[in-house]
Amino acid sequence: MFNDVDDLSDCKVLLVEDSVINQKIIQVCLADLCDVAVVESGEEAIEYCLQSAPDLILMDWILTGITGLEACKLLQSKPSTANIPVIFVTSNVGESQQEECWDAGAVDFIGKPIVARTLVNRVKTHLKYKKQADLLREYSYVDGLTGVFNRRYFSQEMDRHYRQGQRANTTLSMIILDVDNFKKYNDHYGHLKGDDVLKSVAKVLKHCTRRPLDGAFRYGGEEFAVLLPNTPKEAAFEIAQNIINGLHQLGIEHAESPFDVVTASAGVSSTHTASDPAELIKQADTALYEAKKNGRNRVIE
Ligand code: GH3
Ligand code: MG
Ligand code: MG
Ligand code: MG
Ligand code: MG
Repeated sequence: MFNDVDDLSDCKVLLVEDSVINQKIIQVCLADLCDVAVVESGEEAIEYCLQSAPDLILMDWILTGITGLEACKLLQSKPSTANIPVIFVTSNVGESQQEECWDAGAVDFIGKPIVARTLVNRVKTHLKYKKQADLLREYSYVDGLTGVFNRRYFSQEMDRHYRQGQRANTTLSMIILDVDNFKKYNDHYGHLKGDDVLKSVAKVLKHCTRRPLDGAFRYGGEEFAVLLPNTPKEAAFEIAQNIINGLHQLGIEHAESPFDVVTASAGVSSTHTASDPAELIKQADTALYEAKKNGRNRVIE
């Protein structure tokens, strides 16, 4: 049930080190603790981190090409790599070098020659911090039952995408979806089975919103929202229709529904007509209400 923050075997450390001897020493020290990938320059380190984010970087100071210090500053300046902790591994540990480490955004430094136990313990400590921070971030953004993002994150993402859409002059569309006759489902099959339905709805949502910027969120009890940046209303309508059809086709038995299976209704809106986030939500909500009124298991825009 609880994620074990002490188990670091799934963590990945990136070692940036141009000396083969030092590479070997560090790899041997960390062999039993976690995965270690090795690159030899600051440029390669940045390239690597943009592809697959490691949990921690062990950075040599003097490298060919840019220095470790410069690489650290560059990583700290990019949003996608800024939260990767960097530890310097260096023989330059005079007072001014220590100041430079902190100024570059490092979380720690380890002196050379390397003391195995110190290296292992420092890496352990920082990997644990990183793992805890990642878990906290996940728990604050993700709905525990369904695995889609939660309402808090929806509000954040709505504001962000709305502003981006205004700047880039692109259309932001949204879908609000509500499971039909869900109270009756719970009453008939029980709350746990109801929870399973919500998980299935989330799966369909994820399946139908696979572009990198699309986001699916649990908006309330049995209500979900989808944010579709850079998407005209007609395309959003089609995605909503795919979701409604996808759920219908799952064929989850619902004895109390006129459709005999679990269905949902959806409303679609876009910044073609809405002039702020609140208006966008309100228009999707109104369309959803119309979909309910017109018989459910349908999309209205
Ligand atoms: P409509 O077709 O008009 O949407 O009718 P409905 O019954 O789906 O809507 P209503 O708002 O009357 O009921 C929503 C139900 O959703 C009631 C509530 O108990 C249930 N619900 C909300 N959150 C959860 C949850 O996390 N798990 C389960 N199993 N049920 C939930
Ligand atoms: Mg070196
Ligand atoms: Mg070096
Ligand atoms: Mg509802
Ligand atoms: Mg409902």
